[in-house]
Amino acid sequence: MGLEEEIQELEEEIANTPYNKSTEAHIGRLKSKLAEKKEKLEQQASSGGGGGYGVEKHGDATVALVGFPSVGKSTLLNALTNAESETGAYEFTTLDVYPGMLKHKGANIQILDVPGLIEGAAGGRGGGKEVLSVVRTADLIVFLVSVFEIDQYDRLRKELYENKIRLDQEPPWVNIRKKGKDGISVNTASDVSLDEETIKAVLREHGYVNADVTVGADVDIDQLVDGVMDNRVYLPSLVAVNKADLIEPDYLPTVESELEERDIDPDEAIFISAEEEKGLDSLTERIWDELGLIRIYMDKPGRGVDYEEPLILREGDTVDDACEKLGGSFDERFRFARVTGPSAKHDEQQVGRDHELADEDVLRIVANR
Ligand SMILES: Nc1nc2c(ncn2[C@@H]2O[C@H](COP(=O)(O)OP(=O)(O)O)[C@@H](O)[C@H]2O)c(=O)[nH]1
Ligand SMILES: [Mg+2]
Repeated sequence: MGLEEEIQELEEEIANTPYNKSTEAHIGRLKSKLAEKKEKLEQQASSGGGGGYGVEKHGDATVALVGFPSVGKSTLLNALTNAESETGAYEFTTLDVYPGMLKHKGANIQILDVPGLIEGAAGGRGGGKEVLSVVRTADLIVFLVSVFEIDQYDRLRKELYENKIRLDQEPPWVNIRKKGKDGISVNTASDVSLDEETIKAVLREHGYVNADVTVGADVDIDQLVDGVMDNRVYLPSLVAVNKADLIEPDYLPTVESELEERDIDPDEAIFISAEEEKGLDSLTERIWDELGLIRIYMDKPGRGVDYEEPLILREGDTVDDACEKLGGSFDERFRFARVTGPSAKHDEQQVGRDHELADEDVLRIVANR
């Protein structure tokens, strides 16, 4: 039996096994087997294949624009960025990866228009694999759907899931330490509902014989497998609904209920018209928020505060991260920093390397010469 048949059989068995406490460990084993076999199939498929797209990461963050052909990706990219992406009123105009740079609040946000994801892309057909490998490197996914085809969202999400991209969720808290003997021992937080037996079964199926495993928060079997496999990427996502110019106001409730069916809060979705350049400011603002970028205005000796080209960092970054992004040459010479702004208790607060910065702080680094 070939790998693909084995995968199919496992999928069928999983689908036909009712989930309850007595079948939980069995399902855990099946799902683990399935994940391992898919991994193997993928390795077979990719060996000998071309080396991927080699889209370089530029700018302060990267956003992947994901949508079916003709939803308006190229139009949107052109409207948001300096890119010159080809557009056309027919399918499959976009054959490659088109990068553009969106400049916002002094940050350079790279937006990638990736070719239309079609069903089966995650299975390696239609060049989808390369597309998905580019998407995996992004910091944020923007789903673009048209007002008339909200249902495409399901298929897009599925493609990403199949390619080990997990959206809008934290990585599962699963920690595994191999050891020399004594089998597998399981440590779980009080709210973990999976049985110890299930967790052990899953680990064994992934080849662990002796290990201490800690599950720190409630997870389901799929998340447990994700945690053990350790090659999933976790990304935030946004939904932009394009071609809003084409609907009459009385059609809006229909679109909204289609969004709700898919657990998308209509107030969270961003309605735009790429063609008429409407709603693009809201979209840009949401992209900015989701990326969690912050602006740091550097106070440079003798030159004053640079409000034009802020240093772009991420929420949670510290003075140390700022030094690193500035070139890291402060190592020995760094003495302290002075911060004025949202993160400071008072103007010109003297802080150390581990001080956490905030959006629109003014930062001066005091270093030995
Ligand atoms: N009415 C309308 N048409 C749009 C909008 N955005 C894109 N289009 C049209 O839809 C077609 C496909 O757009 P394109 O950007 O090439 O889609 P892509 O295949 O996703 O890159 C083109 O004819 C665009 O002019 C929009 O917001 N409103
Ligand atoms: Mg296009």
